[in-house]
Amino acid sequence: MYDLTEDQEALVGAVRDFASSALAPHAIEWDQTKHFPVDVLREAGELGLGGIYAQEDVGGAGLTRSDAVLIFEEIAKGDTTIAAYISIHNMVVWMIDTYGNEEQRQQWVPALASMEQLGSYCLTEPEAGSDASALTTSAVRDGDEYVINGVKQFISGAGSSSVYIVMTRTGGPGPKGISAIVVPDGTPGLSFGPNEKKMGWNAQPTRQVVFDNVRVPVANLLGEEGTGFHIAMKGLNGGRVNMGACSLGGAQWALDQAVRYLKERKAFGKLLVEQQSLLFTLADMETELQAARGLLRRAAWALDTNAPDVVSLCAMAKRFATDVSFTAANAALQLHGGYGYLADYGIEKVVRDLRVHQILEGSNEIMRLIVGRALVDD
Ligand code: FAD
Ligand code: 2MC
Repeated sequence: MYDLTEDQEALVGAVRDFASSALAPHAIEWDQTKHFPVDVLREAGELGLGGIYAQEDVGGAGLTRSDAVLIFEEIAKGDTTIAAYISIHNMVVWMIDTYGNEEQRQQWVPALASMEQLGSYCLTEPEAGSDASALTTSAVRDGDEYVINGVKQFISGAGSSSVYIVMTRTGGPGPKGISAIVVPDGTPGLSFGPNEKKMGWNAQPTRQVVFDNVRVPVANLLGEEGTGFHIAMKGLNGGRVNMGACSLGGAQWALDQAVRYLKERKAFGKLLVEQQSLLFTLADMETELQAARGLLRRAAWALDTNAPDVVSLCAMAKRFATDVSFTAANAALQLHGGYGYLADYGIEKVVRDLRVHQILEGSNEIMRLIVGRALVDD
């Protein structure tokens, strides 16, 4: 499980080249100008990064979740924000590829897999975040259409995406009353709030998505009515692991910078790397990141093999990887002294970007809830 195959080595190499040439040189500028580089995302699509684990007959790369964690770690070394958006996009693509019927797969997946079109995942609402199954956005059937009303909050990619998977209420309260519906951009009644001003993740937009009597064909329903919460959660299992891998990539990059810096920077007549206490800090960072990598691969393997404890493992991996990666990135900032606080070094950006990974795709408190419940449930 821990040795990469030759194919995986080649894959990681190709993604590393893309991340270091197409993302890393621009990451700071995109953060400062709040630029969402859709042209570069299309380049990522050409490399197969738009449908990493979508099936090949609709343009997907047909890779595994174990491949995906390697890929997201590498993309994130170039730009954590772009890596995280690509993960969300892949979650959308996988949901349509897996739960869509043949017509829906052919209709939506090819343009998404190539990233000519982008996708957004719409679960959260102003009054329903962690308690996602309390959502109230409604989809009422009228002939062969659904009429959707409600507001989605914090939607990544919103305003730039072509395809929105929207978790709506078609039935009674609770998870079993929820359905997943695909809403294309341009549908009358669909509008977006302003781009939120954020601590990090500045190179991708986050907006409200507003539905005012939005009509879509019943044919846009994914799966059966009432299965939308299940579809949403299945998407998130993989999303959580990817988000952990994005954190790991950002933190690994920051650790590599810190090692280099301590080997160059002198204080009190010697190199900082000769201060044993700083070496201990590096050692703890390395140890925790290796532990996170191991747990992420374990969770990805559970996804690939549909293991019975997959939900809990994905939650554990997300919680652990996002926590230790944030701590490591923050330690890397400290090790750079005042320079770590300057934008030009890129470290403070990674710290800001990684912070939100402890909150979204299920906060780390919710991850503990999932793991804890699985422990005590019979
Ligand atoms: P709340 O649910 O109100 O929680 C507030 C605090 O209470 C948190 O610390 C939480 O952990 C804690 N808490 C809540 N319930 C419990 C409990 N039972 N036990 C212990 N602690 C608890 N959502 C989407 O659907 N699509 C997106 O693309 C998307 N992108 C996002 C991008 C950004 C930049 C951000 C910030 C958020 C995004 N989200 C998205 C929303 C994100 O998933 C939610 O913010 C997150 O799930 C938490 O919901 P909330 O903000 O409503 O917090
Ligand atoms: N995988 C598969 N099934 C799941 C699941 C998962 N991860 N989580 C829940 N389910 C199933 C569960 O098994 C149950 O099925 P059944 O009725 O057949 O037994 C059903 O869903 C309802 O689950 P619960 O009874 O646990 O529902 P509850 O409401 O108590 O709690 C909770 C659900 C808190 C785990 C869920 O609401 C949750 O994950 N909240 C966090 C929300 C979240 O992650 N939001 C992320 C938004 S996206 C984002 O942030 C982006 C950046 C894209």
